[in-house]
Amino acid sequence: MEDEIVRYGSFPIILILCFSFLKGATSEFYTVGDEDEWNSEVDYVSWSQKYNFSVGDVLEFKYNKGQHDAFEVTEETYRSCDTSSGVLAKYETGDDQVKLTESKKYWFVCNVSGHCLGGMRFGIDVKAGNTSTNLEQTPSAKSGTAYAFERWSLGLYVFASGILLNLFC
Ligand SMILES: *[C@@H]1O[C@H](CO)[C@@H](O)[C@H](O)[C@H]1NC(C)=O
Ligand SMILES: *[C@@H]1O[C@H](CO)[C@@H](O)[C@H](O)[C@H]1NC(C)=O
Ligand SMILES: *[C@@H]1O[C@H](CO)[C@@H](O)[C@H](O)[C@H]1NC(C)=O
Ligand SMILES: [Cu+2]
Repeated sequence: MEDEIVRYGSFPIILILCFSFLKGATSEFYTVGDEDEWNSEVDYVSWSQKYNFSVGDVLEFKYNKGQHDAFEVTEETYRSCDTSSGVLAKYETGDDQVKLTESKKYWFVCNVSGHCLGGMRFGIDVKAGNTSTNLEQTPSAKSGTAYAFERWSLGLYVFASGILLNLFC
């Protein structure tokens, strides 16, 4: 009896895990600089070229508050490092999560004296990207086989979830 409650009680958790997994597949989360985070002595241009960014992705700037900051600027300001104009947004909490909401070029600099010229700047080209998995998109345009395959994989998915349930619960 208690066993069953535990078993079925965990099903929503598995569902939540599945949905967050699906969501994760379309919306990526990037820590700027990876393990180096947002600091001096890091080449952010090469960091920015490691990934392809899409609308919906999130950049996280992590640094010691007060030692750095992160400004979104225009391309001109990115190139000159002169933030007397061309500042689009300012982030300075030390843990700034910047959601990339538009398909455009984003430019970021650190406004602490000398840091921008020292390398704390980068630009990224954010692509429109696909906002959801193909499962929900235009099912009418799909051939019968593709549709059957999706139904089949959904069945497999449910089946696999069942196995997971039995394994972990
Ligand atoms: C980014 O996209 C380009 C062109 O579509 C591709 O060649 C490259 O492998 C991708 N890079 C990553 C890290 O996904
Ligand atoms: C950016 O840095 C400069 C020079 O350190 C400073 O004078 C200016 O107030 C800063 N800009 C903002 C918007 O905080
Ligand atoms: C979105 O997905 C479609 C179909 O899979 C593909 O043709 C298109 O290039 C994708 N668009 C982007 C911006 O990745
Ligand atoms: Cu800095």
